[in-house]
Amino acid sequence: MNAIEPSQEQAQPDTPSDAPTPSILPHAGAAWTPAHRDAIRNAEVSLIRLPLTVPISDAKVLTGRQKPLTEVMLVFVRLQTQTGHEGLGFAYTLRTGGAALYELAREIAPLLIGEEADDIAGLWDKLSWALASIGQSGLVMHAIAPFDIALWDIRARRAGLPLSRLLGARRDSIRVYNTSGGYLSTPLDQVLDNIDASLAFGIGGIKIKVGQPDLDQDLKRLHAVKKKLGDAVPLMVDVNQQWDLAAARRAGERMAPLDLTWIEEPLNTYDYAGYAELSTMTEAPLSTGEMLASQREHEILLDRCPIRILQPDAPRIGGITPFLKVMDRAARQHIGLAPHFVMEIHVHLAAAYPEEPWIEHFDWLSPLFNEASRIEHGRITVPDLPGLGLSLSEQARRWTQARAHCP
Ligand code: SMN
Ligand code: MG
Repeated sequence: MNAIEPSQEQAQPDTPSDAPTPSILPHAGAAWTPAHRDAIRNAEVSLIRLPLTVPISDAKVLTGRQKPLTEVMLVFVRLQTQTGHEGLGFAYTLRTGGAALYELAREIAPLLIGEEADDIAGLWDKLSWALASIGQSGLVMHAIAPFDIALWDIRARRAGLPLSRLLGARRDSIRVYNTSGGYLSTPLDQVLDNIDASLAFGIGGIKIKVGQPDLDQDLKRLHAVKKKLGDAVPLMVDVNQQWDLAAARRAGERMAPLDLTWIEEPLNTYDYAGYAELSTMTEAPLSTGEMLASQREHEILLDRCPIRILQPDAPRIGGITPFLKVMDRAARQHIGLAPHFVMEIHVHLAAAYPEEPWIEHFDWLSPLFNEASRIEHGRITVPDLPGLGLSLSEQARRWTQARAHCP
């Protein structure tokens, strides 16, 4: 049989098909057609060092495995098309890898020049194959992400729509919780003051870092926080992968009276079997996913473990294209969604999720952008500017360490 002709069998309407089930997200099927031809004319790649006002520590520092976090390194990509459309995207690293990410992004930038800007899926494949000899996860996905995000920004701007609307937003605001006030390097009194400030600012949930070598110390802080919050404000904890199964089970039992909204990353991110077992032992929902570094890794997690809340990070998994596939898969399993960090991007993506998601509030990146986020009554407003609705500030330019133009 000629391979390109549909077979009789395929033409039978009643024959069960192997074709993937149609996506439940409205964006699926939006494809480039040649009528849109608008080639990418140039790319700018820049490396920005964003200093934190005070060094911060989570459990990885208290267990001696990592140094305190003092800065965020970001790689921004700005793309411009022949007809003058522009898009902005970025990825980030913490502690190590910023310079390597910048070099990798610079190396692949020329591959986009002259290509059709609206062929986002095709360009994602092109970049991924160009990097495939060094892997299909991790730094490779970080390097693809800023380009992919910039291409989605262009597509939405071209349509004159906020990205959220292009993706089929189901809401114009999203529940928002704060993390940055509850680090382990912050004394308890200050954590309690930070909570007051967060709630006054309009934040709707509070996440506290735990996972100290002494569980009693975690519980002492948590009970003080719970006392302040009462039952009305959702409380989450984040272990940053520092328990083993036995420790997680013990801690889960002792934290049960606190009615936690979730326990985040209790185990190593790749301990899928551990997560599956732990989820049968703990009352509180488990969440994880921030450290997974590809769409595939998320699929393996969801295949092996009925996690209750998924926390994908678009800049870590190769951008918006794979993030939408992860979201689609999670939605089919009715898993909760709480994307990790970078609220500036995730607010657009979470807006399209069928079930009510959470957005993680961090003000760290705010100085980089001219546009401010709006938070009130426990929710963050989905921006209504075209595209991502972001432009780089003067401060971002001052913090720029390196910049390359292509061509
Ligand atoms: C976290 C880690 C690194 C950067 C931002 C946030 C953290 C979280 O694990 O989930 O908030
Ligand atoms: Mg976390």
